[in-house]
Amino acid sequence: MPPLEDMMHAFLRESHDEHLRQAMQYSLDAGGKRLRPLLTLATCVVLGGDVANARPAAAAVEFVHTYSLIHDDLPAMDDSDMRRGQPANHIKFGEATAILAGDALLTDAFSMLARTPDQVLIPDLLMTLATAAGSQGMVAGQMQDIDGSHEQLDKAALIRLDRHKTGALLRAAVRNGALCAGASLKQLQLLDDFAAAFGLGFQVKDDIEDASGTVAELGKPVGQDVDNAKNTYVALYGLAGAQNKLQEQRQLARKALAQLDGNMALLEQITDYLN
Ligand code: GRG
Repeated sequence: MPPLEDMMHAFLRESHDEHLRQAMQYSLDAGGKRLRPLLTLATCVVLGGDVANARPAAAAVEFVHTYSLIHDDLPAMDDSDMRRGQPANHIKFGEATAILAGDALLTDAFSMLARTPDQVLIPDLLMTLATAAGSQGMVAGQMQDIDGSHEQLDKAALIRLDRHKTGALLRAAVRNGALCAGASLKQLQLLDDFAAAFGLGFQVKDDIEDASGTVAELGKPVGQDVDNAKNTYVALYGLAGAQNKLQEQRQLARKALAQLDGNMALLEQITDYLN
């Protein structure tokens, strides 16, 4: 098993409750792409940092992401029965256990981060992830999504929503990788430009796939956005417009990378996800 997976599983084994551990592991092992940890590790590597320091940050951001998906699927949120091609956590384990599994993943993420080998890095890493996950980040975005679901948002409001809901965690993944490599202020800024463009492109791609993909491709029901009258880029820009927006964000991400010194091939390859 690769070291990142080892680290996450070893942490889960420390749980004082086997039922809870199983529910956490079920969603963690459900076949996610590990995009956020990949961004953390790749950012650290391209800047020449020590990956040993970035591993806890990579695992932590995946824990937060997994929690968010478990809670997002709950009946009180998006009410989705399927995730990553399998029954959602609350379908498999029941609602109470799913809530607790999410709570535990979120909280444990910070314990894991606090075990970063270079202790000097820990406060900034904690602050980055906490800010991205909480009321200034992902949870704010989820609130904007719920509140906005009763009205048609304009383009600016949709971008604001997605910057919080999806973009904040992706940006934190990149920033923490950069912090682990001792990035300069200039590098942090350019990498944040990269991550912001990547994050927006990522959400546009998700909207396009929901509108035009298949269940087999996505591992979850399709057309949910239309069914739930969701505010999406496809609804606002049309399919062709959303595709243009996606390419625009991909180019912006590439442009930011091109301004950084050194070999950015690893991050460029991740940008290809937006194709
Ligand atoms: C419940 C506080 C709380 C927040 C939920 C992120 C989120 C906020 C909800 C997810 C809703 C959603 C489907 C957003 C679209 C973008 C997205 C985050 C897709 C899933 O991310 P991937 O594709 O997932 O990286 P995998 O399964 O590969 O890990």
